[in-house]
Amino acid sequence: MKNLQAITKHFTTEGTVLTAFPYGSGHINDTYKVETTEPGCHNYILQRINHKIFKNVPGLMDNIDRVTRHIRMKLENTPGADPDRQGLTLIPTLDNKSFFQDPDGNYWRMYIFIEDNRSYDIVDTPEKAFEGGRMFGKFQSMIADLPGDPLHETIPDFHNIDIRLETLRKTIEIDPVGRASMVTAEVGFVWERAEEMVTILHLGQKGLIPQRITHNDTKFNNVLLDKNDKGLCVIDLDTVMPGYVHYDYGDSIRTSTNTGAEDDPDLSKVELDIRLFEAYTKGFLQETRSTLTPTELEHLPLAGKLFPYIIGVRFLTDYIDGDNYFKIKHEHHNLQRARAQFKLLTSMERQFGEMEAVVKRYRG
Ligand code: ADP
Ligand code: GN1
Ligand code: MG
Repeated sequence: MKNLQAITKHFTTEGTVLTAFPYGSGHINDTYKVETTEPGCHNYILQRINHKIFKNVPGLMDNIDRVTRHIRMKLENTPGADPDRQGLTLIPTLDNKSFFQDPDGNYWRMYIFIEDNRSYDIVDTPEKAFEGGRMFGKFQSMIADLPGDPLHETIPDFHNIDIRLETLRKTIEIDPVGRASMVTAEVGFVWERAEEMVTILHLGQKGLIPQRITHNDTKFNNVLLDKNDKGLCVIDLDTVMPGYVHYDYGDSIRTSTNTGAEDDPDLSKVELDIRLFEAYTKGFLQETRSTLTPTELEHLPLAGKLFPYIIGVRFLTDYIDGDNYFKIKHEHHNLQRARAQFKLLTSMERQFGEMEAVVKRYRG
């Protein structure tokens, strides 16, 4: 707490810091809520950026600075909008930088804390799923005209499934902690589907679908809803960079349509709820439909299947590797996560015809 308080002193915050405590359920950064005493002053989010994973933090912060300013400019020109709540606001350091580096080499940033928000790890109503779809769709259209150079690629080849599969293969070969023989069923599940799952990447590589600016981490808890469960703000901008529309649509389908938890130990709870799929798709396409090409639209249902697959592959790889990437809460957590993702994919495979029919209905 004392340390955290010392870190906040490097930023141009208003008010007196009362407390700072761990906050949220992200798997990557260390996030704290900072509360101030004065009623009129903002509270803040303080984050230690995971620089083992994000190797170019100045580049990443340059992306976030540009994207948040662009969105603020749009909100300021929208009658009735509230730029401090509908967009993330970075708090500059005393020397007017977007991040502070401490003597140990850790990188820190601060945002205004968006009050009265709701964030959900599991979505339970079509209304919430619709709001998530609308918000991520709108986010993509708001940043489509970002001026200037292309954004930095904060994690190179982040959703490149060819490379993710190659990393899995190599990790099995090295088998650093002797776990490979325990997961042969899961590994077999992965190879059986590999050919289908490279489709979107290969269409992109051939130039048959366009590169856009995408969020790339559209987990449902990365959109904040307000106290009436209406869309408020898209957060977690570390991976905003060039990508395909399928990456944003797919990762949020993975997290907004699952009736169980991302890491549910009870696989019978993990199913795709087609009503949630329909609502999310309706919201997302309402905001993006007019800009998407026929080939992009045609491959949206496959994007739904791609994300439990690709994230499942990453959880499985991390398990075999000895848990070096995702934060874990117990010994076999990454395996439990991978199994839940593969169960979700199986449920999607069973309902794929219905998923295609839904996309057809809303693509116009
Ligand atoms: P991670 O990359 O580790 O997921 P996030 O940026 O998503 O980190 O932050 C973790 C959690 O902190 C979010 O899920 C959300 O609950 C909360 N959070 C992040 N930024 C804000 C903000 N500006 N206002 C309110 N809550 C926030
Ligand atoms: C991580 O940062 P967070 O917790 O929102 C990960 C995503 C995964 C997700 C799985 C930079 O997201 O790619 O889909 O965990 N982010 C990064 O829950 O690797
Ligand atoms: Mg997050």
